[in-house]
Amino acid sequence: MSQHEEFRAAFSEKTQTLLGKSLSDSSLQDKYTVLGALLRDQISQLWVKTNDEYLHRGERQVYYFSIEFLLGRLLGSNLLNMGVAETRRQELSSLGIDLSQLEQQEPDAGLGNGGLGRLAACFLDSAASLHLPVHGCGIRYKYGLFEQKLVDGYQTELPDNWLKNGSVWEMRKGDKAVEVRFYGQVQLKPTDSGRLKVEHTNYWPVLAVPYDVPVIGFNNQTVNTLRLWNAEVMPDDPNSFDRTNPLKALEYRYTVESITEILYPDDTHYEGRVLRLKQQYFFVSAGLQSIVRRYKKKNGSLADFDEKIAVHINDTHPVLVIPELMRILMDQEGMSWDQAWQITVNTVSYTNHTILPEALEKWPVDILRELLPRIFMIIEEINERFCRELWGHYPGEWNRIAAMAIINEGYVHMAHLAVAGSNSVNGVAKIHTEILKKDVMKRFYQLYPYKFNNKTNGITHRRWLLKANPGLSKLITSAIGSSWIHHPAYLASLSRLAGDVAFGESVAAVKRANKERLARHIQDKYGITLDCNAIFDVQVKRIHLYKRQQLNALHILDIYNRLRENPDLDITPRVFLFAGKAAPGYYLAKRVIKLINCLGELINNDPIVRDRLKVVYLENYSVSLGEIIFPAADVSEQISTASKEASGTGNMKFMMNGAVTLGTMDGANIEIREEVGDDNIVIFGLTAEEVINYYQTGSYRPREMLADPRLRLVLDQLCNGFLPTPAAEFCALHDSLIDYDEYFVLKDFASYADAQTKIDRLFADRKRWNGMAIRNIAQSGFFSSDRTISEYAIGIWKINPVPIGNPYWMEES
Ligand code: HBZ
Repeated sequence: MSQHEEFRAAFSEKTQTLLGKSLSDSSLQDKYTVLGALLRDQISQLWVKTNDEYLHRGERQVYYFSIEFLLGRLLGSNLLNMGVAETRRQELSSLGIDLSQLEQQEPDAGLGNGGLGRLAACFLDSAASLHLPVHGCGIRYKYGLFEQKLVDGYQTELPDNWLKNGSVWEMRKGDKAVEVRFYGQVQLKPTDSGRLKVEHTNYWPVLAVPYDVPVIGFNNQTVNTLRLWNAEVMPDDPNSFDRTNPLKALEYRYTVESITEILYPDDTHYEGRVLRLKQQYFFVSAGLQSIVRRYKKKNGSLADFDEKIAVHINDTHPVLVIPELMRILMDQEGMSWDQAWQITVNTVSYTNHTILPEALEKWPVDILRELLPRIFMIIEEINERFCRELWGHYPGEWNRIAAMAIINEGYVHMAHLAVAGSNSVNGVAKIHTEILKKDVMKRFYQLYPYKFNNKTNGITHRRWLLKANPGLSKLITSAIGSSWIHHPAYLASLSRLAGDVAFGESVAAVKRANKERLARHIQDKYGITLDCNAIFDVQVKRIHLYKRQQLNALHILDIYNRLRENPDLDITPRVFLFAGKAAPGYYLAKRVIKLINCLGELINNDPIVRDRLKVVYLENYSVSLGEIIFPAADVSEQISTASKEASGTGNMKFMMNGAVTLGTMDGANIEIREEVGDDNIVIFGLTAEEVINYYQTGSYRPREMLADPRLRLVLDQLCNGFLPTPAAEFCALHDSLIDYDEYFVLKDFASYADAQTKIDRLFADRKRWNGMAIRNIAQSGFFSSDRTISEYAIGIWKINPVPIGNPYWMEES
């Protein structure tokens, strides 16, 4: 049988055995499922092999704990990493099936809000691709991030029932379930040996069942594991089955299952509900128990646990790892406090993702004590010992000690617990780490300077370039060979082509094709026709005041005003594209969405601006939508108030696809500038130092900015009936800008407008612009998460690669 015939037979047989259907009877959804199942069978063999290898080699393993993993679709990236994407495409095509249509059947796994969750997904991809034994641990939310629908320009939220057809990528491991205990009473009872025994009674048991998702390395036979936990009732719990009161049993089941029902849709604002704390402890306890169980099975005792295991916490959401590990080591393994503490600190490392005060988690003591009585006792003891340590360093400095304490004024400060109980604390871009050290965590840095380090974020170039932009990938390979695929730093050799007019035109042609693809999507979905000669100027990310979509919007209104005043104004046509979700309860962010949609309505229907200006808001931003947006962008809007965006990662996705950054000196924009040089990026606005200085001195007066007539006009237009919406709609937004302008929108307006004029001129010089695009692509290798993960592996985790099988194995080259 030829390879194609073999595939046809296997595909048709799988359709029958899995779905009880004939191939001719199967829907697109069926075909997607069958293709996924065939691939999963192939993956499973490598998965078992990888696990065997890890077990026998006994190398140190890392567990990356994150309350979010924003995976997106997996079929395409799994085919790519298994090295069979092209082969399958052809085989399917011989059956009359279009692979890309099947890919679109897959719902995104949207188990995350934004940057933090997507970073976790990129890290897993890079770790597996570098042969590193790094596994994910998280929650199997039944509902991912809400689906955004725009109704009359307003955001509405619909549930994201991503599991309604099941998932081909997960494997339920019922035999690996563990019990997690909430509430109840804890007593310390003396035993004959003189030690205290911990008795936890009347607790509420919840069964944690793991669903494992394979994480496939790129062409390297490594398959790591992402373990997502699902909450279920304990089968033998009397509450779960009460013949005399079935309703009570039902209610009980609902209460238990609600723990993993839904992802909280807040980013950068911590959620203080008890259910959130239950989620946190649930996956932390389940994850640690399963790690410990496996470790003990192989090693007997936990005495050298920290030599073989590293646990990384992605922000403070999993910080209960620290007291939970203490609990296991002391209460179950009988270790002393000092021994347990040493092991715990050596095991845990922590990443901070934000300095926004409203995002820093703190839990009321009463809630923690009631929900997790034993964990709370341990946190109290950690706090007491930590404060004593502080007293030793700073005797009499009560204010300092209070400011650093883990428990203070009735709250447990999770970031303080994370720093005290870990061996490494890292920020996610240079400037962010510096702000942590000099400002937000200054005192902790003084105490533990050796713990602090920077790990600038990265993105997987496999999904964000190779998969999302096949046209550009082929062009790069034809110019410099394919070694960049394994070593993205080699992209740098494209630099020598930055002045090559013909290559510049080829890059532009790829960009043009990608813009046309996006324009078709927009035409089909929104009925808006775009001019692909226009600059595609894109801002896609969560909607937040600090990210300043409102600055972009005010500036669009300003261009519109100038065009109306002078219809012959010499500007390059622009398409302003937006996408992003606002937290459902974030009033002003939702008004910004409405404002942008109002601008679209006004501008897109005005014959005076003709094709020179368009504004489009793309609904329901997601990983898979991002994959068609990034390759089509000319300009990348990264315009946060300096000091506020810890790093940003969208900025890297744009750059890697040849867009030019228009940005502030914030987050990783600063390192992008370092890489590409001042000529290949457009920077504007206040610096972080200036912003922080304004905050400290309170000397910023937004009203003074109204001296600028252009700015005054657009602000007036927000609430004078100029926009096609009731006049009161944007008053709150207007007032917040004039009265406080917490994010310096008015202050940066003129400088932003100048920067946009500069973009206009640069784009008009085609050769120059193409050169800038090439330099951006060439320098993007640094922002591959392969680089970031190597730095974590060497600098924090101290792990080595564990090659599986023949390291040069490749099915398709
Ligand atoms: O993490 C983001 C930062 O804002 C961004 O600058 C950075 O690049 C990225 C990766 O390091 N932070 C988040 O995405 N944060 C959250 O999504 C979040 C989610 C739940 C919370 C708090 C924050 O309770």
